[in-house]
Amino acid sequence: MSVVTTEKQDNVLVIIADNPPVNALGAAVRQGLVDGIDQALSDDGIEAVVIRCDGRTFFAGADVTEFGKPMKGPSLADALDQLEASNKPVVAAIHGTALGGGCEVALACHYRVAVPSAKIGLPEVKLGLIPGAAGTQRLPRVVGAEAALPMVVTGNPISATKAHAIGLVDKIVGEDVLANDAIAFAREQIGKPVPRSSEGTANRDGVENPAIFDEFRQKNARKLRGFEAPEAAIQAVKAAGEMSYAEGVKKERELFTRLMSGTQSAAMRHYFFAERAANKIDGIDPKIDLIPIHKVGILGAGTMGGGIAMNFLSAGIPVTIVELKEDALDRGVGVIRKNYENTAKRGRMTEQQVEDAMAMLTPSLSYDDLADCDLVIEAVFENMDVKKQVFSKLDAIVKQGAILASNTSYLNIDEIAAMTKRPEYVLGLHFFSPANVMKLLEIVRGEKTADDVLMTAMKLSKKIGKVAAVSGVCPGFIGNRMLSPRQEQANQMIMEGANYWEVDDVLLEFGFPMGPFQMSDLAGVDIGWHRDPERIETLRDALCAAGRWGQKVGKGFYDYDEARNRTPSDEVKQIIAEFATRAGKEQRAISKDEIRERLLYPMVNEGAKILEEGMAQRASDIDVVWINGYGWPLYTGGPMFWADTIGLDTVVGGLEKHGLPAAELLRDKASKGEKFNG
Ligand code: 3H9
Repeated sequence: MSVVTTEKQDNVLVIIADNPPVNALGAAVRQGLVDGIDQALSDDGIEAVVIRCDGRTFFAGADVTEFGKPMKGPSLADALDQLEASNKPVVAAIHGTALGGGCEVALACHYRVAVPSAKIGLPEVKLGLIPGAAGTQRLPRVVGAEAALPMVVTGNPISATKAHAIGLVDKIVGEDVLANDAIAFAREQIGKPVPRSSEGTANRDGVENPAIFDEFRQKNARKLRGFEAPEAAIQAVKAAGEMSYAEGVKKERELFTRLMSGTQSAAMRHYFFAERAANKIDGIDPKIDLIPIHKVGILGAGTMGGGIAMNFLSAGIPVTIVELKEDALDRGVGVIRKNYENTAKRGRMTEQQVEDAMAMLTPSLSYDDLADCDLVIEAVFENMDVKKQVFSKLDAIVKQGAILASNTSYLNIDEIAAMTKRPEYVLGLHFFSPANVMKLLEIVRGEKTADDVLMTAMKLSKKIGKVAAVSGVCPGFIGNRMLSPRQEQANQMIMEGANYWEVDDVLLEFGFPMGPFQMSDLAGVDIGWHRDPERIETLRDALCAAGRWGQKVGKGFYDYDEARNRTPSDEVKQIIAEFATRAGKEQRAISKDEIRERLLYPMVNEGAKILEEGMAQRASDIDVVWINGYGWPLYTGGPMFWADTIGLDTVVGGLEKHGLPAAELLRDKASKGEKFNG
C-alpha cells in the first residue's frame, strides 16, 4: 500500500500519510505529498486541501536514516515550496508530534489546526543540525524572531495551546474530531487570499530589536557551550529578519549543509539511534509479557532513596518508603516535599501536583509494609554484608512474583541475589545522584535475572523518564568501571607534576561539566574517610586532616568564595608536593595533550574490555551510559564513538606511548581498521 493516499470529501482533497512508526518524511512520503498537491491543483472540483497523518503522530521529521545517502525523489524543501505555492488553501491537521520536517510541512501549509495534546517543534539542533526545509525562515515570519528563537535554538517542542498563543496554530480542535474539523476549517477558507508563511512579516521584531539575539546567547550560554548547531540556528533566525526570503533560505541551506557534514551532527545522530538501541535487549522478545508495577517500595530514605522515590511519584506510581529510625524517615520525606515545592516555585509544577505526588507516598518504619509492593528497590548503605541481610529479609517479606532490586553502584548482584529464593526476580537498578534529576539508569542483569523481569525494568525506566542501558555483573558495571582508570591516571599525573586544576581544565575544555578534582570537592572529599586526622596514608587523608572536606566547607582541592568560584589552593599544592617527594616521584611538566590522552584513552580501553567480556551489549550502550550519567559531551557521541572518530589506531598508539595496556579487542579492531560502532 502507498504511504500517502488521497480522499475526496466533496470539494476538499484530504492527503493522508501513513508511514509507521512516526510518519517520517522519507522519499515516498515526499513524492506522495507532491502528487497530492498536483492532484488538488489539476482537479477543478477541489477548492481546498487538508494534510493529515494516520497512526500515532503527524510527521515527526525527515527520515534520519536517509541522511548521508544520495537524495531520492523530490527534496523536502522543493515539495514544500510547491505546497505553499498552491492558490487553493492547504490546512495541516496536527496530532501527536509535528517535529522538524513535520513542523516545516505545517509551516508551508497556509493554515494549521491541532488537537490540544499535540506538540510542535524543531528539534534538529538535537541532531546537531538546523531545520533544512526553510523552517528557520518561515517560522520567524509567522511568530516573530523572539518566539522562534527558543524553538529553533533549544529544539524543545511546545504544546499546541502555546503554539496557538504565539500564532503558529490557527485553531485548536477536539481530540477526536480532528479529521472532520480540519475539513470544515478548510472550507471556511475557500475564496479568501491564501496566507503564505514565506510572506509573513512577524520577523520584523528581530530587526527592530536586534539585541534579542545576544541576550538569548548570553542567557543560554552554559547550556549551549561547545555545541555548533545552536549558534547556526541563531544566525539563521537572524537572517530571516535581515534578508529576503530567498536569500534567507540560501543562508539556511549553507548552514545546514555545513553542519550535516561535520562531526558533531554525525555524533548526535549516532546518539539518537544509540539511545533507542539501548532499549532493546538481545535475545529477548520486546513483546514479552511484563510484570505489572502498581506499587513500588523503597528501602532507605536518604538522598538516594528519596530521589528514587520521586521518579515513581512523579510518574503517578504509589511508593512506600521505609527507614529504620523516625527522624531519618521524617527528614527524608521532608526533603522530597521540599524538592517538589522548589519545582513548584520555579513554575514547573502546580501546588496541586505537589500535593498529589506527596499523597502517593507512604512513609513507614516497618519492612512489613513492603509486602504488597510489585517492585522493591533497596538504597541502603553500600556494603555487601548489609545488602545481603537486607535481601534475605526482603525475600521473606515481599510477595512472590515481586521484583527485588539493588541500587548498588559497585557490588556483585549475583551474590546479593543468592541470598534470596528468587534470584530470577533480582536485578540492579543503578540510579545516579541526584536520582530525581539524572537521566541515566544502569540496569544490571544478574546471571539468573529472568527475561520478563529485565524487560519490565526497561519499560518502567521509560515511564519514569530515564534513559536506560543494560550492564552485566562486573565491579562498577559500565559507568563506574570506566571511571576508575580515569581517576587512577588523574591521581598519578598530579603526583608526576601535573597541576590538578589543569587536569580539571582539560576535561572542561573537552566538554565535561567538571573535572575529577572538582567532582571530588562537590561530592565531598571526606566521603569514605576513616575520620582519624592522625592517620595520613593518602592524599585524601591529608586533605581531610587539614579540614579540606570539599565545597560544603568552602575548601577541598580548591578554595571557594561565597559565590562558589574556585581558586587553586597553595596549601593543597604543598600537600601534593610533599606526597610526591615522599613517594620519590620525579616531577616534570605534563602537557595538556598528554593529560587528555591519559585520562580518556584508558576509558576507551576499559570500554573495549567491557565489550570483550560481554558486559555491555553494544558499544553504543556504553556511549549512552557516559553521556547521560557522567557528562561526557553529547556532541562527541560518547567515548566509543569518539574513539571511532579519532581512529582506534590513534588510541592504541597513545596508550602505548604512555606505557598503558591496550585490550585485545581494541588492538584487533585498530589493526583491521574497524570501528566500535558499525
Ligand atoms: C529533520 O526533520 C530535518 C529537516 O529539517 C529537513 C531536512 C531537509 N527518522 O523515539 P521512538 C524511529 S531532522 C527515522 O522510540 P517515541 C526510531 O528510531 C528530524 N526514524 O518513539 C524508532 O525506531 P526503532 C527531526 C525515526 O514514541 C521508532 O521510530 N525530527 C525518526 O518514544 C520509534 O521512535 C526529530 O528529531 C526519524 N525522524 O517518540 C524527531 N523518528 O523502533 C525524532 C523516530 O527501530 N523523533 N524514528 O528503534 C522523536 O523525537 C521521537 O521518535 C518521537 C516519538 C517523539 C517522534
